[in-house]
Amino acid sequence: MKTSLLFVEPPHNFWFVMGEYLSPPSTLLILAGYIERELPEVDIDIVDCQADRLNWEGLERYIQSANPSIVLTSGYTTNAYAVARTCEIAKRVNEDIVTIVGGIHFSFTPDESLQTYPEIDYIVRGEGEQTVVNLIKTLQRKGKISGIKGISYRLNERIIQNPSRPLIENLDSLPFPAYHLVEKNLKHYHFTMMAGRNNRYMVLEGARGCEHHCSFCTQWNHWGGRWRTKSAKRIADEIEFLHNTYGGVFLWLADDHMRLDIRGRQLYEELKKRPCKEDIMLFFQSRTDDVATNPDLVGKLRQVGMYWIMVGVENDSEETLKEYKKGTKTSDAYATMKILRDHDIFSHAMFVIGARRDTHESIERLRQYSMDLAPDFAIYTALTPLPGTVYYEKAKKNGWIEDTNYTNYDMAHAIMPTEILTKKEVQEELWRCYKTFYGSVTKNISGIFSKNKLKRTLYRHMTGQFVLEKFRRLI
Ligand code: B12
Ligand code: SF4
Repeated sequence: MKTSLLFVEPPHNFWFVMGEYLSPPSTLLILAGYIERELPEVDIDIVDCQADRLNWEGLERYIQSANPSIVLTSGYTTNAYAVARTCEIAKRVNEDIVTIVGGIHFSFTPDESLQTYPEIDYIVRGEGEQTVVNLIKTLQRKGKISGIKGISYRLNERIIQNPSRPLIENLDSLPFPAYHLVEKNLKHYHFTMMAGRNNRYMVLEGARGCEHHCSFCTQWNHWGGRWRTKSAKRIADEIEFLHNTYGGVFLWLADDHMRLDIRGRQLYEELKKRPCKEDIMLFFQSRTDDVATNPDLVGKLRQVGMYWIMVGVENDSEETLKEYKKGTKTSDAYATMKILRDHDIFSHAMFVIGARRDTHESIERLRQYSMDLAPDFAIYTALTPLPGTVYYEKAKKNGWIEDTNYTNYDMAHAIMPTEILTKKEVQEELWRCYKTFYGSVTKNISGIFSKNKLKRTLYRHMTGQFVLEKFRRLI
């Protein structure tokens, strides 16, 4: 019988902090593109429950009518239950459907997840492409599962962890993401606050991983503590392809770490040759030390469409930055804000509250620091013990975790107390951060009527979507 795969982007919550958006299921598209190339005889379908507005009953009907041999799905920690529920539904429809899951959360919790969710057959740990192809081929020929690197599964009530698979050395060898499989939904993908309702939003990957080791972050650990990049030419080709073929305008680079120092110049040289540079809006994530030490490259990349940069400022206290193993300094954050302002790039700063030593006073200092830095957009998050982080191990060992409901691991919910503050007080402080930054009537009015279009959109969003009120309700 022909193998048919159904990739499922399950129904899940939206992140209210960033307002109204609909994201393409980027991970699934990247995996599907690879499988399509390696196993052309296999049928591949993707159902995106967000774009198709399918609830759980709708998904069940979809799986019934598609009747796939394998269901594959993915989600990070906050969506872990949605992934498990998808597998449960697949098994209810037909217990012969094989269920495969992957991604950061499941890579770090194979024992726990296989024990808790009998409906998951296989977990693909770490980098997915080669492992999933190997697994599908082995299932097709009913071969030996024990020889497949990078998977975890159940065998006679035991949980087996096969050895890990080495990483792909040349990321240029990966195909483009399979956006053609969600072509009917392309017109729906958007990010209102960041690019307006009518600009097509797409995600692409330029690099994987990070060579830093921040204690609250899963990414370096997930990708083996290494940073690998595609070549600048390949990244520019992918940008051009998404723009010219599908009309992608707002392009979010999934890279955790931009590394201007290594590829800033080449990216500029490549993109300046491409006509699409006039039309695209690129979003990158960076470290403050990377921006601070490469001001000239930031200016150059602005000329080829880089219009929004998110940086992890995290904290005002050098001590806390050390505790987080961040490796940046507060002076880097001041330099970054100035460079972004000077080059007319929208500055988006991330802050973390809830470190063990945090008190009302230290969080107040962080608030004042963030006001002082004055980024265009500030997001405050609560320190979250995500499985796979150094912080998680420490917090678990010390009994700091008060909320074990993964749905709340979205960084908007407080999960742990500090030495002084209760969990509820951390939640209150988080709301106060937003209130300080976005709660001033005069600042809001000037934001709403700002000459800068991005700023106008942002302030309309923060007031119109009642973000402050939503944070207050979490207390
Ligand atoms: C784009 C993006 C978004 C988009 C939406 C993404 C989407 N398509 O739905 C937006 C902006 C909306 C978003 C929102 C949020 N995000 Co986000 N996001 C990303 C980002 C930058 C890229 C995702 C991506 O496309 N990655 C590329 C793919 C290829 O990598 P991958 O998913 O790991 O997949 C590989 C393997 O893991 C494996 N694999 C993964 N799944 C599967 C499944 C199968 C079946 C198999 C075989 C293999 C496999 O194979 C893949 C290829 O090798 C990532 C960072 C990152 N680099 O991943 C953060 C990231 C996933 N987000 C994160 C978070 C926390 C959030 C939010 C909670 C907000 C926040 N506080 O930042 C919300 C939650 C929204 C929600 N409720 O779903 C965290 C998750 C941390 C964690 N461990 O849970 C990340 C890792 C950022 C970070 N640095 O910490 N996000
Ligand atoms: S937070 Fe950023 S710099 Fe730190 S390890 Fe994660 S990706 Fe790297």
